[in-house]
Amino acid sequence: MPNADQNDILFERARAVIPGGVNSPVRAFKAVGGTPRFIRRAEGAYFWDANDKRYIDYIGSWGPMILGHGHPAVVEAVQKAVLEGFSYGAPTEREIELAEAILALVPSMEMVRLVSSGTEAAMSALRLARGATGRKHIIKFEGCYHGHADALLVKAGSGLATFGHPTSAGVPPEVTQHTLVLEYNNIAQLEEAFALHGNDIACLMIEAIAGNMNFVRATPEFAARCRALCTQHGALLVFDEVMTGFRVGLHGAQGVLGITPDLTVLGKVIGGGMPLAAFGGPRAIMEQLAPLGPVYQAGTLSGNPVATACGLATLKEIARPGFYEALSKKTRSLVDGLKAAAAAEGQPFDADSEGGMFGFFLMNELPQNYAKVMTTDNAKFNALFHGLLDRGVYIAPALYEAGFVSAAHSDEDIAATIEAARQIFKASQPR
Ligand code: KE4
Repeated sequence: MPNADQNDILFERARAVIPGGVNSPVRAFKAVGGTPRFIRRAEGAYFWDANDKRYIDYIGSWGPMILGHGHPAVVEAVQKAVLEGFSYGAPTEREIELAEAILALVPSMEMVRLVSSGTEAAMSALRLARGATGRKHIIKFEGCYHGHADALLVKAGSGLATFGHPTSAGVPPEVTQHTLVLEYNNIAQLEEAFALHGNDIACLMIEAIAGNMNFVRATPEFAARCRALCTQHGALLVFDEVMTGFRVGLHGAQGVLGITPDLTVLGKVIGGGMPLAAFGGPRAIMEQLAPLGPVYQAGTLSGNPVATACGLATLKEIARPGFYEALSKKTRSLVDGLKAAAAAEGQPFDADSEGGMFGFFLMNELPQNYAKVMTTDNAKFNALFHGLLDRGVYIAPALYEAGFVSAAHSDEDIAATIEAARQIFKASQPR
């Protein structure tokens, strides 16, 4: 069938052997409907689907591809590394180099442990916080995602006195009974939670610029209270910077906010697209980890020599002078252009960006918490998503996800994206 849609064919084949046809749920387009695009290849700011249709890519593998796809220096580093071996299960100099590079860029870290995914890094940081403090309770926020470790798949309880309930089948309530889920940017609730449980709290884990409810900033006051209350009660402040680390700026969200967390979780950009993540903090805490201390954590492919080559080459490029100024300017031009296009067509719309990360809302305000984000008109978002996809612009297939611009996106790509959005805003004018 010459004109058959290859994505449909592949999706049907995939669903026969992989649950939902995907290896990570958001890729299935369940939130927006339609057929996921099976990507054949990527280059620079673009990738091509199974029908060989080109898209301007604003996913960037959900953050890692900050340089764009196939940056020559990164490709060269990976090609060289694979010829030396794929994995040894033994220490390498390159792991030291990457650790040193990360510590040089994240002053709140004195030591770092490399792992293979953000989930693994956040889960391990949580275990370390509990081990280092000898406490059980943790605080997280509705709308923040820290990977799929059991204790973090939790929705808010019925009040501050009650702890969270699992958001996933297969997570026993015993596992989430120590997780308190609070409303993001709600200082009163934060104060109350610490007043009630302060001395039993091992850590507060937060995305200080939240990219899992689209794009919501912690207000400076809220972030400062998180820091102060953790210090006051001996709880550890854990910044989950898997998405924001090296994405919103060279020093991450902690650099933007000027807040020093006790532990930082990293991922995505530090692997440059390969499976690599990390968590780190002060020596006194990190030395609680095996093999030195009592907190166990391990991984067959941790510090993988090919992934570390990819990560090092990526960090080298983003550390170049002017990299973030140029990237921030480009991302801001996208956001400002979308806002102007929506305003010109009388469409409620607001947007924000920091560094190479952006988000937008189909409302004339920037929501401050998850409940507000989720008041978005799903049908309107889906129409925008598919309208852009049809026009060769691929944004996140879910309204609660952020977007990402790379150094490879050109001014022409940004202009084409704004024009595509303008056409959709115009077409969705109330008749
Ligand atoms: P991974 O285990 O997916 O590498 O990282 C989990 C994680 C931890 N912390 C934050 C702040 C994250 O954003 C993530 C993963 N982000 C999602 C996108 N919202 C990854 C995409 C997916 O789940 O397929």
